[in-house]
Amino acid sequence: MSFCDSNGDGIGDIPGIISKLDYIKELGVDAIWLSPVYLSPNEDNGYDISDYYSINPEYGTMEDMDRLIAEADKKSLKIIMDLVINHTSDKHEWFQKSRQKVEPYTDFYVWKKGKNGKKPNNWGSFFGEDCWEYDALREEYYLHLFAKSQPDLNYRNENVISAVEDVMRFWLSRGVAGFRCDVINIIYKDSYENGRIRPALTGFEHYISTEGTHRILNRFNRNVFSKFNAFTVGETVFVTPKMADDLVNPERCELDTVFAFEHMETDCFKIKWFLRKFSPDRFFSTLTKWQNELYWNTVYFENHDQPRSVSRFGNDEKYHKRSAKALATLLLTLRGTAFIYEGQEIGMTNFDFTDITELRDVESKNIWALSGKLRFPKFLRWKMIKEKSRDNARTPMQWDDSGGAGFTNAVAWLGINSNYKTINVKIQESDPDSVLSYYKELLILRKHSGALNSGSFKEIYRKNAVYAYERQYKNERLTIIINLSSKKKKSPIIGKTIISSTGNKEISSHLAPYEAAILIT
Ligand code: TEU
Ligand code: CA
Repeated sequence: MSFCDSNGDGIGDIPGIISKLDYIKELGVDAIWLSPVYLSPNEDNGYDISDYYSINPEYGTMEDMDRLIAEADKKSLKIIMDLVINHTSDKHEWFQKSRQKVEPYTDFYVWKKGKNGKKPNNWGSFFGEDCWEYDALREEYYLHLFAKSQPDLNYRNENVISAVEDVMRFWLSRGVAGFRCDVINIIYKDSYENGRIRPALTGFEHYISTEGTHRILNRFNRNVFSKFNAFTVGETVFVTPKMADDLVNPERCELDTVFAFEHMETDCFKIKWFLRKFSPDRFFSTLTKWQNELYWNTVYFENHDQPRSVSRFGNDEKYHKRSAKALATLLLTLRGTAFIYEGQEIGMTNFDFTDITELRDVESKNIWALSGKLRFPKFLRWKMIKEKSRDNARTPMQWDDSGGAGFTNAVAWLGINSNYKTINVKIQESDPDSVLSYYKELLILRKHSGALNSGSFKEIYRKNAVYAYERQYKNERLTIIINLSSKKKKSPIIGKTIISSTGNKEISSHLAPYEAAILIT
């Protein structure tokens, strides 16, 4: 956890979050999504849960969690928990009992005999390893679509489904408002046949958004979500707008919203490691497609898995402030529920690590090893990791310019970006022209605007890194324009600005580099 360390062990924690609730409230958001805080050996940053009913002592206690929920509630902030149910940690009691065939856990996971001394099928894992691990005790292989310490649960087993429902009820009864459901569109595997060979993730056609998954989500909704009026956002990998629509269509009663990935694939060929140059036009056309095809979207440019947006889609040097503001304008004026990742609101940049040993992420370590084994050229391996490591966004929050960046007074669990002296909350809070102040202003505007909140979306221009669209609700119509490049561009529209990344009060014939604005036209 990288938000705030309250007890000087270098690790962010729940009391740390409580101490910053005023900051979060003043930013102007309505809810906080916590990455997993459950008991976990933390081999994948808490996404490997060993007990769904307790809090990781590194992060605090159950009392701290209750206090967080209560204190947040006093400020009308909701708490959304991460629900990681595709897999557990291999340290989870369910798995340990499953290995030993103790009932009712025998079939809690996906166990298979090998085929003629080989793995059960040819599928690949998300983290660049094989996805079958042999267990010498049970003398069978188990499936793990992520790290080998993350065995997949078996959703053909009724007992698994009801055990997970119990977990959800437990937390909703404690007062959390809902869940961000980790890789929720892959929980039910249609078959365990070999997959079509691909450069990565062979086998995925057997588990992406299957009918079985829809059935289970509908059941979760009827049995649990609807009973607690819970909000759900599913993290859904490789979804098309049609698949996403099937998950969020209110008539089907499954999820409220989903995180799609297609706009995050505009600087790669489908798989993040197959790099290609970021194309603003591809980014914009993907956004338009999703805005048009899905009746309600989530909008996000960052999270704990993605590099920092200002480094990736903007310019984190010469136009740091302006491009961070331009991206903020886009984020908060598209139609949908917007998510801001800690530090994005001050324009935090990618981690400036200079050696692979500075990284903690299991995925980065695996890919580094794999690309070495495959004899990728050194420069390419480094470029891949440098651009795409998840640790880019996991460095500690930069609160001030003191030793531990105000995050900790000890050595932080992951390196602090050396730009914390110039990019931090303290400086930006007292500067009306800062990225942080801009986020706050935009969030206020958004709160008071029907057009931004729920108005229609209409693209009006997209070419050469310039994008413009209209949002309209009743007789309120706003036009948003953005130049996502470091070049001056001819503007397709003119008008007075309500807010702009450059501070310009008017857009006339041209757009400055990274100029973005909301206009009344
Ligand atoms: O991520 C799922 C997911 O698809 C990622 O593995 C994604 O492909 C990867 O991060 C790209 O680098 C979720 C969580 O957000 C992630 O942190 C977990 O590691 C993963 O599930 C396993 O639980
Ligand atoms: Ca701590």
